[in-house]
Amino acid sequence: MKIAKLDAIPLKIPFTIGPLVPKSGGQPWHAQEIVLVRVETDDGLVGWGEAFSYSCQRAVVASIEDMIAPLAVGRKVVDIPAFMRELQQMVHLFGRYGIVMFGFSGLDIALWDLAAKAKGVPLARLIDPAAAMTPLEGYSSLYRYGDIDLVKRKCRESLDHGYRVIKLHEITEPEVRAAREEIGGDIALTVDTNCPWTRQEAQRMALAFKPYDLTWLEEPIFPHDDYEGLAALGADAGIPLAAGENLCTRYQFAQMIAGNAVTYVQPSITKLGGVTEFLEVARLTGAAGLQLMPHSPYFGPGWLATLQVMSACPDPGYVERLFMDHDAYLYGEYVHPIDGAFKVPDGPGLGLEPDPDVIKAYRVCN
Ligand code: SMN
Ligand code: MG
Repeated sequence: MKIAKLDAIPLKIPFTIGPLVPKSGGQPWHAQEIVLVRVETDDGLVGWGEAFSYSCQRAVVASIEDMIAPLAVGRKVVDIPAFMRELQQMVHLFGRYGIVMFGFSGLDIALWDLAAKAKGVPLARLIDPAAAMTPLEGYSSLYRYGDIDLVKRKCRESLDHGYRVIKLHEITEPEVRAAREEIGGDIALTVDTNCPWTRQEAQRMALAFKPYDLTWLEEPIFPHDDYEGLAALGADAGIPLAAGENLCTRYQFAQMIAGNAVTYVQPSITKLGGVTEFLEVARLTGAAGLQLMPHSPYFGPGWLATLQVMSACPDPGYVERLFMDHDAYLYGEYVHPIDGAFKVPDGPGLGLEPDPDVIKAYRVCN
């Protein structure tokens, strides 16, 4: 395929998360930011990708328009991993993390969408012709409420949606205790803390959380790549640890895995370099005997790409679904759980096309 056109399309879709205004990157957060990456080939096929953005949306769009598109447009792509490697090598001086890799992730996902469309198969089947594509068990990922009653209410609502796995984003013990009391002993409970603590603080808090039988404790230490600190915590605290959403490329994951830092490995497809890097990380994770547990707080092509790659992986973990309601959805029913699980669409490529009316209505004009 030859890339004829590459566009970054920023969307902001308002959401409701509960009776409070959440924060993202330290700023009030009212809408889900999505950067769509649309790639058109010279024979008229269109592929869709998603680049992580949240509160860095304009920077991500600029990286795609100014840095990535000039390298990609006009190029013929035969081997996606080789092509991505070549492009990343050309701009390596801007770093292999953050905004740059978010942009590349969007391009990579769109190219895999196109490759599967060209063959007329869903992406999972392009990766593994035997992929079962049966529904994937999901987990409800709650916002950090810092309020016992709200935590209980959101746990109860998650159970009503059929979830059997719940992730809190709380960082104090009373909320974690309340959640466990509310859901009982049979539901899996995990806590994502988003790097709030020093090594010592994390040791103390892990001890405080210990009675609540957590399936995993996620990113307890800042900085996120203090693998030595995580390894020591995991050995002492006796709670399995999870991390990976803040790593890009297989190389950073290899370091985390070699450091014995975690039990659950969490690649994030719109951040780490797309499908290409995700598949490498899944392979490394399996080879190390660790558990894959993708990070997917996404509602665009990143959501579908996660479902497709998970379908092609043995023992893929649970799909993360943020527990919030959007004013509109690009993929309708496919982002909603059925008895706590998510259907994997079996159309060509990512399986579905984004709703053009939603793109039109929520496109950010800048
Ligand atoms: C998270 C990170 C980024 C956006 C939303 C949620 C969180 C998670 O760390 O793992 O859900
Ligand atoms: Mg997290």
